[in-house]
Parts: sequence; C-alpha cells; structure tokens
Amino acid sequence: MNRERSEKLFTQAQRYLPGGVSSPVRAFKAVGGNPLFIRKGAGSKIYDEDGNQFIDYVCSWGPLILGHCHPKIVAALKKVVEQGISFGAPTELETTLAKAICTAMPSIEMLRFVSSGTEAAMSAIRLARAFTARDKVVKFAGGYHGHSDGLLARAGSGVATLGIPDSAGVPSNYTQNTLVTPYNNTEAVEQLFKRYPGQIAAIIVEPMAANMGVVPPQPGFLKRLRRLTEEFGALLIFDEVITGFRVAYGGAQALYGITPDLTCLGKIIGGGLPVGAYGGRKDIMQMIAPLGSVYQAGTLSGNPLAMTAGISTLKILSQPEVYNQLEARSSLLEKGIAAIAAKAGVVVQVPRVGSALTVFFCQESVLNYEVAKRADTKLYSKFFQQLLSGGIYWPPSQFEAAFVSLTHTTEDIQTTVEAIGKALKSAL
Ligand code: HOZ
Repeated sequence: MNRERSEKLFTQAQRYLPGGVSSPVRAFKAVGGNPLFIRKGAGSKIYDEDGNQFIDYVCSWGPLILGHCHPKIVAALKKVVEQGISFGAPTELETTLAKAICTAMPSIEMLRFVSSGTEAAMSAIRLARAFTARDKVVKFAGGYHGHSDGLLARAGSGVATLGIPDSAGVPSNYTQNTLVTPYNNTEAVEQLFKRYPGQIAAIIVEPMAANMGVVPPQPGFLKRLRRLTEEFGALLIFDEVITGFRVAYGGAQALYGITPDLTCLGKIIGGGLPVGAYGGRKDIMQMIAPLGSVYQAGTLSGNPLAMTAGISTLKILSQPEVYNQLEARSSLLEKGIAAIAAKAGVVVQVPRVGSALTVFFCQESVLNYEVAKRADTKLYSKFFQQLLSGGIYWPPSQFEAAFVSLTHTTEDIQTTVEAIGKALKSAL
C-alpha cells in the first residue's frame, strides 16, 4: 500500500502541530506506524491522500452514525451556510434541536448547548456542585469525561491509550475532590458515600463505558447508582457523549431504563460538527446563568451549522427500523469476529452494545479498566496494522470503540470479517 503522500504530510504537520495531530489518539502512537492523512469520505468508506480506500469503523470517533457525507446532511448544511455561519445570537435552530433531544430523552427537561463533550461534562459538574453545595465527585477508573482538569484522573480514551495515569499540568488540588473507583462495582461506590457523608455532589458515569474500549454495565449497576445517589442526596450524571443516539434513539438511559438527573451529550447530536450539550431536570438547569448563578458561556455555542447537522441527523435517526438495521449489521460483525477468531485459535472478547464494539485479546470478560488493561495490547497493535493494510480503518487504540454506521453494508461487514481472519493469522 502506497503511503508516500501521508508520510510526507505527516513530516510537514509535525513541524507545526505537536505530534503532527490535533488530538492524540489519531497519531497512531499506541499501535505504531504513522497516521494516514484522509482526503475524503463517502458512506462507509474513507480515502487517504494516496488514494487508498478503507472501510471506516472510527466514524470520526462516533458522530458519523449516518456515514460520511450523507446527502441530506450535506444539502442542509449547504443551505444554511449561505444564510450565515454564526451570529452569537439566538436562532430558531437551537430550539428545534433542543426540542428533539428533550423529546427523545425525557429526563432532559432543559439543556444548554456547548461546543464539545469536554465542555458539557465540565459544566455539568459545576452545576451539580452548585445545586448540592458539595464539592466531591465520583468517577470511574477508565471513564473519560473530556480533558478538564478535575476529570483527568485515571481517565480512559487518549489518556489510557498513551498510558498517562494523571495528566501533567493538573495541580493536585484540582483533582482532590475527584474520587475514582472501579466501574461495575457498586460496593466501592457505597463505601465512598459512607466515607464522605454529605460531601459527594454527583456520580458521573458513562452508562456504557466506551473509553476503555466498550465495557457494558453489569445488570443492576446503573440501578444501584441511581438508588445510592438518591439515598445520599447526590446527583446522577450520565455522560452520554458517545452513547446518546448511538445505542438507542433515547440513549443508554432509554436502553437500560434509568433516569439520570443530568446528561452530557456530544458527537451524534452535532452530526459531525463540533457540539456538546448538557441538560436534565428543570429545577437544576434553572441555576444556569442568565437564570441563575452558575456561569457558563460560549461564543460558538448553538451555532447554526452544528444545529442544522444535528437536526437533520436526528430526523433520520427517528425513523423506524434505523436502530434495528444498525443492530443487525453490528451483530453480524460481532458474531463474524468471534467465529473467525475461534477458527484462527485466538481467544477474543467482543463486548458490544448496539453499533459500538471493541475487540479485546484476553481470556476474561472485560468488566472494568483493570481487566481492560490486562488485554494483549501488543497483539491489538499488530491486528490494527494488518487490518489497515487490508483496507479496514479500525480504532488505533485498544481503549476506544469501533462504530458501525447506517451505511455499512452486509458486504462491508463480510469483507471486514475476512480481513480480520487474515489479520489474526498474520498477527499471531
Ligand atoms: N478522545 C476522543 C475519542 N474518544 C477523540 C480522539 C481523536 O479525535 O483523536
């Protein structure tokens, strides 16, 4: 596979961008080799600068549930761009998207748009602290809630990928109120509430962890978190930046039947444009300025382009059969991987919820970050490289999810499974 132009562009990029990238995981550092520079996308495929074609399972890290360049999203964006890109003033589009989100997720009575998932989580925590008049926050090891200082403690995603336990540059007193505990372990959470009575403002949790690879919640885990927060007067914050409109139209909260107090969103609600949102109970959301005393603002928040892409995306996702189709294709992929790995004599775990999944090379089922970290990441790297050479763009990190879009065809899945079979044979 010719990678000449990507190599050249990467050399140039490194002169001006740290590591040659705008976000760490895409630099391929954990899996070796240099990143490919992407020129265009269409449906389930992306094309690099050397003209190589790949079936894409990164899907911009989640937002592109409709695949690349969906004609309806492109048309809507073309139309809106000619009317003005940003005003820094209210538009009807914000209310339209907010209404669609609140209808899909009834726990969200009001919401505030921001420009990234990081901002959403950071602001939701500030709000929870103000509402409860408490400082401490519980998060789970391997959970990722963006890169704000207080949440960069044993975080997943790029932090896990690069093996950085706690980021440099974060003063220790910024994380002293962040209590980190194992995912899928409710006893440990209960102990924290007993150890810090009246001090915990909130639990922030990915209802399906997706930043230590996909790790589904164990039965009863989320329900117990809901009970404990109620019992001890804390708020339950679901970080649905990845799961919102991904695992079900109503997100993980609809799938698992749990009502959080606050929800963080991003990715899909912006249809591929920079966006985030946090929302929830009206009595809590009314504390945000200008109604209340919790300050949070953003020049590009709710900008017309992101709102338009989000509205058009949700409109398509609200059609019947969409999630059944995603489930059918994703299940085919999961089963195909399991079967081809068994044939190759490789033990794999393929946790999947809807159209998000991860391949872990390990014997035990992955319940939390400790187990995820024990998976064979060296084998994952070889697997990744082999897949890339075989025309499959898989996440360049063990600790990220692979995503299936509505444009992945049965043929794409079959091609992928065959490539995985070959990759496993060569990687061993
Ligand atoms: N950390 C994000 C995925 N969970 C984005 C990674 C990237 O764009 O490099």
